[in-house]
This record gives sequence, C-alpha cells and structure tokens, in this order.
Amino acid sequence: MPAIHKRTNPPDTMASLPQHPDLQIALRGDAQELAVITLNRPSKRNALNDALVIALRDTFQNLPSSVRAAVIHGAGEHFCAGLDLSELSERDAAEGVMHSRLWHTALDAVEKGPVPVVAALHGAVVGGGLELASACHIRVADASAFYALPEGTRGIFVGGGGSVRVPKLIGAARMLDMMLTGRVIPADEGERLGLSQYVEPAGQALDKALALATRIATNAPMTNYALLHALPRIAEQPADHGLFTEALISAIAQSAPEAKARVRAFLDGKAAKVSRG
Ligand code: 1HE
Repeated sequence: MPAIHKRTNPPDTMASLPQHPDLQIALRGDAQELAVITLNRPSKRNALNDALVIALRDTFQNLPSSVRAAVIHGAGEHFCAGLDLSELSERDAAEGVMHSRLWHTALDAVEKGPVPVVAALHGAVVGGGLELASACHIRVADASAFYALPEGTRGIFVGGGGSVRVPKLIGAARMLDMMLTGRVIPADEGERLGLSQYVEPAGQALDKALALATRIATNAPMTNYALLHALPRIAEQPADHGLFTEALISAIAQSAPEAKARVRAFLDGKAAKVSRG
C-alpha cells in the first residue's frame, strides 16, 4: 500500500525524529504502522512547556512514512495538566500571541497531519490538555478521566485552539459553562456530551486506543486522509459546496487501485461482511 505521506525530502526514519526527553515515540506493528507517542513528564502531570509543545509539533510534522495511525497518551496518573503555568508569568502581550500561535501550529500538526490520531485519556485532561485531546480524531477515556478548563478561574483564556475545537465537540454553551464555573466533568458525562467517543474501565484507555488505531491503520490511506482533511472542511462549507467537495473526494478515493481491489474482494466473497459485532 502506498504511504499517503511519503516525503519528498527524506530522511524518513525514527532516527530523523526530533528527540525530547519528555516526549517518547515508539513504532509498533509488523510494518511499523503504529506510532505510540507518550507525554512523559509525570512529575509535572505532563504539563506542556514550550519545549514539549515544539517537540509535539516536530514529531507530528515528521512521522515516518510507514506510520498509518498514531496513539497519544500520558505517563503517570494523568493525561495532561495543560499549559506549564510556571512559564506564564514572564510573557508580555506580543509574546503571548506568539506563544498561542506556537500551540496552534503544534496542534494543527496533530489534527491536520497525515494520519488519524487516537488519544487515550486518563486522570486530568485539563486546560491545554483538553485542547490537545480535542485536536485528536478519536478520544478514548477511561473511568478515571476528568475534564476541566480552569483558564477562567486562573484569569487567563484558552490559547491552544480550544475556543475553536471544544465547541465543535460539546457546543459553545457547555464550554462557556466549563470556563465560567470551573466545572469538572467526569468521564461518563464527558462521553455523553461528546468530549470522548469511548469510555472504558479505569486503566484500559490505552489498550482500547491501541486496538482502534491498529484497526484504523488497515484502512485505505486515501480514505483516512480524506476523512481527516475533507470532512472537517465540508462541515464548514455551505451545503452546496460541501456536496461538491464530497463528490470530488469520493471520486478520488474510489479511483485508487486499492479501493478497486477492496471492493473486488468483497464481491468475490473474500472480504469481511458488516456484522453486528
Ligand atoms: C504543574 C501543572 C501545570 C501540575 N503547570 N506545573 N492547568 C491547570 O490549571 C491545572 C493545574 N494542575 C492541577 O490542577 C493538578 O496538578 C492536577 C489535577 C493536574 C493533578 O493533581 P495532582 O494532585 O496529581 O498533582 P499536583 O501535586 O497538583 O502537581 C504535581 C506537580 O506538578 C506540582 O509540582 P511540584 O514541583 O510541587 O511537585 C505541580 O506544581 C505541577 N503541576 N500542573 C505547571 N499546569 C495554550 S493555553 C492553555 C492554558 C491552560 O492550560 S491553563 C490550565 C493550566
């Protein structure tokens, strides 16, 4: 299968990935098709300092071309405590804008990268941690997960794309409530509201995320790419434009040799049926 994100300017291996002690990346699978990315700063609850945000950006911008799906999770008791507040005090307004734009670039690299990203959520998913989770395509929480946007109570504002992405998941009214009141949303309620698509027993989010990503990695790369890049754009287009974009993307996807082979396999009785599960 062709890699959708084959680079024209290799190097294209793990060795070429940026190294950061607080961000680990491991490749799994027979074809190294799964990237498992670990926020590894548990002593600070995986709070995201500038270096870690840059490492996230560089990692997602430089995934090896073997990678078809990624999982991101946090080491220790929490997914991510958000912005590293210890770096906040020194910034003036102009630096604040640039800092927010850095987060935008990094989380855009997650959301608009070449492959689907599954977030495994446990413990605190707060502030910038929720902004990071919102940039992923699938969120799997376990029962220990809790969500909050403490920015409101800290006298600041979201700056990592949360004002754009969180309302798309739960609506502006619920985000407003979270920020005005500091409300903490537990895992079950988060799933009902749309913060996660799955909720699993405590301790099982990563396993479920890995299972989903493994399955996702077997899809035709062009279909995955179209889902990541066309679906959100279509959602923001007027219906008539959206239908036209859909027609173009669906024609491109179905013209790929791999799509033809997959449909042929079904017609020949060699591919799985849709079953109740
Ligand atoms: C931190 C951070 C952090 C922990 N920046 N150092 N985010 C917040 O407002 C959330 C702040 N954090 C918490 O509410 C709690 O730490 C947790 C609920 C996440 C975890 O509680 P707990 O009891 O497991 O840990 P802890 O004892 O509070 O923290 C352990 C250490 O991590 C401690 O440092 P230590 O040197 O005293 O051991 C904490 O200071 C440190 N720590 N969270 C810096 N966030 C792009 S804009 C995004 C804007 C935001 O994200 S604002 C929301 C920030």
